[in-house]
Amino acid sequence: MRYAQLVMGPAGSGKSTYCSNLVKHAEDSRKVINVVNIDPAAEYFDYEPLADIRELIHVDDAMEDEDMKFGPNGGLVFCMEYLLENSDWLKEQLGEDVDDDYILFDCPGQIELYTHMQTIRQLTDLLKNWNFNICAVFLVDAQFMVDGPKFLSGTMAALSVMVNLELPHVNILTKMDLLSKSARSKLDNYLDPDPQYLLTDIEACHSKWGRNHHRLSEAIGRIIEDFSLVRFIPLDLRDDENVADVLMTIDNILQYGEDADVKTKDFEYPDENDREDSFS
Ligand SMILES: Nc1nc2c(ncn2[C@@H]2O[C@H](COP(=O)(O)OP(=O)(O)O)[C@@H](O)[C@H]2O)c(=O)[nH]1
Ligand SMILES: [Mg+2]
Repeated sequence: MRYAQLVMGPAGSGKSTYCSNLVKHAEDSRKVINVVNIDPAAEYFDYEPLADIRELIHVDDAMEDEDMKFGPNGGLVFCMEYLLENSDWLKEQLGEDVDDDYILFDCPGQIELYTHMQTIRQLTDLLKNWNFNICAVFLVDAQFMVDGPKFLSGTMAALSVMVNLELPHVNILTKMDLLSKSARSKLDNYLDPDPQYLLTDIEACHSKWGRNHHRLSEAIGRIIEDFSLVRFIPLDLRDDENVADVLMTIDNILQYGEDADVKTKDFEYPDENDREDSFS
């Protein structure tokens, strides 16, 4: 069996940083995790990719083509379709089917690829055929989740991805190191979802939406709570234990290292003094 995390999320949510940190974390515990970049518009990442879509096609190739004249979004979709048409290339880059192979796929930041388009779904079908167990990992920048309306909208985005891809799925709040203490404690109240708390907060924002759609917001909050539909795991990359917990959660879902003991642990914010200065 091979194992894959499909690392998705909006542009700038921290996908490439997450991948490179996981690689380093694995190295420290003498494991090998590889990363495949499938973002044809990637400008920077600091891991050594096992494969890089830009060697097959770069978004600029699609945009500079005189006949096609794509913009950035059309160009990206074209590149993803091109990747699927050239799946032999990807298969070759992924190499032999080695047991316990662990690969992160660093995906592009266009959210429509995950919420309603079929290309990523087709890619996951290919990976399944190539003997991969897959976990979808959806990253959201924690800074965009610290008030009621934003939390609700981030939750709905995550839910769209879950419904569209139909894969085992984990949602992660990235960049926890950037939140103030008060923002963190506010976020804590949402993480154990209480629709009433969320609703009070939405109303407190005095938005027209909050006033006009009180019952709709309440109903959405309640459905999410009642069906345990969407959960978010906070991630502070400076905290090794937090990274290990997130990885263990995903590994359990992937059934990776089945022999290892299953250990669950509530997230605890790291002590200020235990932190290193940098998250990377
Ligand atoms: N402080 C902080 N910055 C981060 C973190 N993760 C990513 N970033 C920064 O956010 C920006 C976008 O990150 P990147 O990984 O390229 O996002 P991507 O577009 O989703 O691949 C970069 O400037 C990163 O240095 C984090 O956990 N903490
Ligand atoms: Mg990236």
